[in-house]
Amino acid sequence: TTTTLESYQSQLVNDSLTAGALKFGSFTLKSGRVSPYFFNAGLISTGPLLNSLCTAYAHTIAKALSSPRPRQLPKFDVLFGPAYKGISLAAVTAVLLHTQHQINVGFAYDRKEAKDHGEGGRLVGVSVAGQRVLILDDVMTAGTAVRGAIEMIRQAGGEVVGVVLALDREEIGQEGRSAVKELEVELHGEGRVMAILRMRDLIAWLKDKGRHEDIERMQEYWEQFGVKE
Ligand code: OMP
Repeated sequence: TTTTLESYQSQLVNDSLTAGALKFGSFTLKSGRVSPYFFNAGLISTGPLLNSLCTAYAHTIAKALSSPRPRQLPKFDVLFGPAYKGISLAAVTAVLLHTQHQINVGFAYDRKEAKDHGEGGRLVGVSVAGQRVLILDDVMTAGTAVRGAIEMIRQAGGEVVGVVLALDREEIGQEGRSAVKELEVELHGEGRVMAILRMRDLIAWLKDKGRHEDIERMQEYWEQFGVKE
């Protein structure tokens, strides 16, 4: 797997390392897997950092929408950011889609605690009922978090047409196949799970910097949990 990084991708890797949002070391994941790297989107938390991450999301979405391939990302009505980290990222990206790409969509998110007074319900923002929804999330490993968001939107009558991630870790999912492939079956089309960065991009970046020990550990992890398709 060789790949060259676009400038907005290497910019994001550099910014994330500086902010401490991307770390190489040893980390236990939600899935229990022990990973040689971790991306914490919660540390993308200054104006300039949010601007560069969300510019990259907006760019990825605009590129996917203009792709001529059939069954790629169709037009959508609502950008949905799952709580908590997805909320601010989706809000900023909705603004940038408008100002940088003339793509005008609604914005919605969920609250983690159900509310029984006031407006009630778990979803906030524009209604997703009868709407085509694009989910924006930070990281996908086995796909559990994203599946939770899909379930919530479907229960509210929305149709999930795609998912855009900051980082696709390119790992095996819940059924032992690629987490991305499993989701794309769910979403009725190839190319519907998009990411600014994939694990292979991080390996390419490390190769470029000659960080041999990190590369070795990344490749070992890939052998264990990476997609082999
Ligand atoms: P899955 O639900 O297994 O796809 O894991 C994705 C979630 O794990 C993300 O939404 C994060 O909450 C968390 N996570 C990270 O934030 N960064 C990582 O590098 C890895 C994980 C993780 O635990 O897998």
